[in-house]
Amino acid sequence: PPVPAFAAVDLGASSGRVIVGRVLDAGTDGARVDLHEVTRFGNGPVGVPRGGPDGGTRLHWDVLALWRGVLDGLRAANREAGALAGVGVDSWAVDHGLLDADGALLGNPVHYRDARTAGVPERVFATVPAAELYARTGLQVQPFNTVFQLVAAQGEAQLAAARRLLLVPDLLGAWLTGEQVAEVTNASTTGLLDASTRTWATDLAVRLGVDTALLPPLRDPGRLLGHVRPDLAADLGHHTPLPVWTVGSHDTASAVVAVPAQGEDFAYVSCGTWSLVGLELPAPVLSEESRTANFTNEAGVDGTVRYLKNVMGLWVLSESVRTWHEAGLPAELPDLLAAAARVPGLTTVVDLDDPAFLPPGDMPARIAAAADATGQTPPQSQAETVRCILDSLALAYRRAVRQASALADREVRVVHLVGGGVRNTLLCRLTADATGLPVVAGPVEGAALGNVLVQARAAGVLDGDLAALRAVGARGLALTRYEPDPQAEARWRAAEQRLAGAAVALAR
Ligand code: LFR
Repeated sequence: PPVPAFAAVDLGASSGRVIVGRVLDAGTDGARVDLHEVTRFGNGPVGVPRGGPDGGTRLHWDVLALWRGVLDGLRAANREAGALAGVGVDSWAVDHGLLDADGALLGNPVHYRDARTAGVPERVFATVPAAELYARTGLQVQPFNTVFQLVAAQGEAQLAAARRLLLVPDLLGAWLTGEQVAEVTNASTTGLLDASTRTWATDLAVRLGVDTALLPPLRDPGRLLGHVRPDLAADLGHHTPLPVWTVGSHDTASAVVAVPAQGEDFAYVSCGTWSLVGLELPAPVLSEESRTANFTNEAGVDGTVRYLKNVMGLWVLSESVRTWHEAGLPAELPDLLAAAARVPGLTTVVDLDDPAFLPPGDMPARIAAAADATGQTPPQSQAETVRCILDSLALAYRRAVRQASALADREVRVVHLVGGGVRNTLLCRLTADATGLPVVAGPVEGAALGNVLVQARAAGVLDGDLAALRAVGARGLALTRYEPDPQAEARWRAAEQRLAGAAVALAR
């Protein structure tokens, strides 16, 4: 019989990928997944001037370029696979397209790094207090949460014309199949989903002036969304019904499915543009301590909760590289990382969670400013800047893992690092030292693997619970283990205290 092959469409903030996952030896103890990247296309913010000479600029996603990348990728995937057994789509969270009454897209989705939400959370809290919002939705406060974007857009013509809101993976799913749903893992990042019941918090929406008719019916991951429209399927070279399965359409939800963990005592760092650091739990943690620590309870696959913190991530590094390139400086990442490994560590550490690092721009200058503001010597060279970023990331992971473990009352014995950051061996080593825990690094394509595992189970090719899926995923992987240096703890503790002390002084 042919080997079942699934196409994972995985859209990240800097690139989109179509990856074919073949399930080998399905139905045996040796079942495993072989991933092959078929296409990769660029993605990123596009600034577009708004009406009038002083209308400002808004950051958008080029969603039509993404759509073309997806179609080209699926065509190539179908050719490679012989015939695909299914398609699943995941992407970053919160962002969405608005559709008019005819189901047509009203404009390019706005990028979550756009500044339109500045000051909006505070306005929202005046109507629904932050504590009440958290008690219901369990969601961290990020200025870009969908609910804040919708409130920011109130009064704009586009929102007034909108009849439906579709999150990015659901928008692509609707274009593929004609079905309009809100897949629940991604819906949990809107700020409009009840974390305990996993249904829309329509009462909150009403109080905030959000039209509840915009919100589509919810759909769990691992279900049939629909079939690719026959004309499109034929265009893709597929001549029988081609199912589209719902997956953890929030990329982080798919990545967590692919964490090759055994048991429960693990933390994960899903490390790409963002670093998502946390735990998998059976129920949300909605305590006041959890809210003030800004931990989020996002919906995971199979009813799990992704209890985690957003750490600014490799974004700061990629923007630094971009800044240097634009200035005509040599800035090849492998060279920079090698140089960063040679300079002394923990000389300067900054709080990368500062909102200053959210918008695109000159990160080396922002790091220097943050160092100055906290009474530290700014990094002097590119190598020192990169080292500062990686040390600061590892320090943020240390804090987040320890906080999550304390807030959820769950012991952590191993940290799983998944995503593009796996390739950054210096970061992996620093993470082990900073957390004082072994780090198991891999897979690189975590979201794509989780996407394929959930599709394969929905299609009946695999079965079992998350642990069973994880075991299948792990079998096909080459993982690297980093042991912490026991001598390192004192240095990391000192750096942590130095930064905390500087923050206190700064607040005074
Ligand atoms: C990671 C991610 C994060 C989300 C951020 C913005 O790719 O999905 O989980 O907070 O992007 O959508």
